[in-house]
Amino acid sequence: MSIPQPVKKSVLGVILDLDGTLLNTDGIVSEILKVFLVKFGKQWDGREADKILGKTPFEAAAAIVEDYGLPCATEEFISEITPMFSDHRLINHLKGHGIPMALASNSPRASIESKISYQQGWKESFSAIIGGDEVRAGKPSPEIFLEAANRLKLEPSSCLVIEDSLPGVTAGKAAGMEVVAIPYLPKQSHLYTIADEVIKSLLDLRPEIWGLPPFQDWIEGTLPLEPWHIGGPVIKGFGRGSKVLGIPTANLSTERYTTLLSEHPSGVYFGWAGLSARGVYKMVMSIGWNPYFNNKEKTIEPWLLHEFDEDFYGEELLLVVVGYIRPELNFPSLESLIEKIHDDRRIAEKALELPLYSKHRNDPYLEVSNRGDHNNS
Ligand code: ADP
Ligand code: RBF
Ligand code: MG
Repeated sequence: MSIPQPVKKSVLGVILDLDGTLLNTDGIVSEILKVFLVKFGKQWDGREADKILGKTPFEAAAAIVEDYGLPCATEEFISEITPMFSDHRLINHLKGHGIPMALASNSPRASIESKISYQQGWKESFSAIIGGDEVRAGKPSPEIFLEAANRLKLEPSSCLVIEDSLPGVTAGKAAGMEVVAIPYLPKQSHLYTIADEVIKSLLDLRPEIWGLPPFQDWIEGTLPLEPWHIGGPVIKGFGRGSKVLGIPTANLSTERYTTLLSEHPSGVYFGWAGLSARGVYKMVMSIGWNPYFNNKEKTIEPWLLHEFDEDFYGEELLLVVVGYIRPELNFPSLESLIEKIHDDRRIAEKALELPLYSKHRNDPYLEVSNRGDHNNS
């Protein structure tokens, strides 16, 4: 991840799409929400899932506040949870460096304003906000982006567009801008070839490629994350003999984590792993489709960085994920895949010694007393 990349083109401003790019608006029914309810001493029991489906975020939040009898107003609840679904990192970074930013979305202006009103400091961060109702034609027409450039007082060729949708990418290119695409469905990269760069998630954005200041939050090849928690019994994987390769992975069932998985991009993560009868260990894991093996399902595969003298199928495994290393990749050979996984291991092993990460070894989630009860709530 730290390989220097040549500057493709220097831009002066950034134009962002909202839904799907900056906001994960489908994510209201989510692991994050579950974690949040714990703050109020409540447990997510999944009964809201279908009630929430198809509702606006506001309606969904209102339903949750009412059903769980939360001691707060719907607005308060929304403003507490929405930052968890959004990408503040990019906004804060660009804003901190005085890079002009615009929001350009096909949604009506009022709807954009309402959504971002829950994100502290966002409205002031954008020099321009343009809704679909402020132009004659929305994306894929370039009009919305040309209007954004105009309001930023920049030439279209000096603007970088970040988009998740195909119409958005088309619009950006038609406007004569540089375009980074983040396809919202995996395995769709091939449809986005007109983009100047296709990345898997905002975690992989390299502003320096566009002549913008680099993110400063990478530490020793890792990106610190707000910790997230998953756990469950160790299940049988595909039996591809990864153990034989010296890389056993204690697979977790993805069933109860579908939303969490849709919110966290595929890739290599690391953190701490607890096994109730054994202890807490460093771990590095792959979440994703394993392109090398062309899997049809996403898997969660932590490799515990410890020598065990026996298997532990069926045992309860708890994970605190604290950082990100790289996107999931395809490899020309099994040897190169294995070599890369060993690089990941070295990076994780070393990084987990940093106080920033080592402190999470004491996460209460990993404590014996908590095991087996609320990890799957
Ligand atoms: P599978 O395809 O069933 O996941 P693997 O070859 O990946 O098989 O082996 C994983 C199993 O090996 C785990 O479920 C666990 O019981 C055992 N194991 C032994 N050592 C480790 C380790 N260091 N990390 C993860 N799993 C390990
Ligand atoms: N599989 C891939 O196809 N691409 C990857 O980039 C990739 N990275 C991995 C990183 C780590 C740390 C681990 C433990 C596994 C990774 N794998 C990757 C998954 C690997 O294909 C899988 O664990 C074994 O093949 C067993 O199913
Ligand atoms: Mg495995």
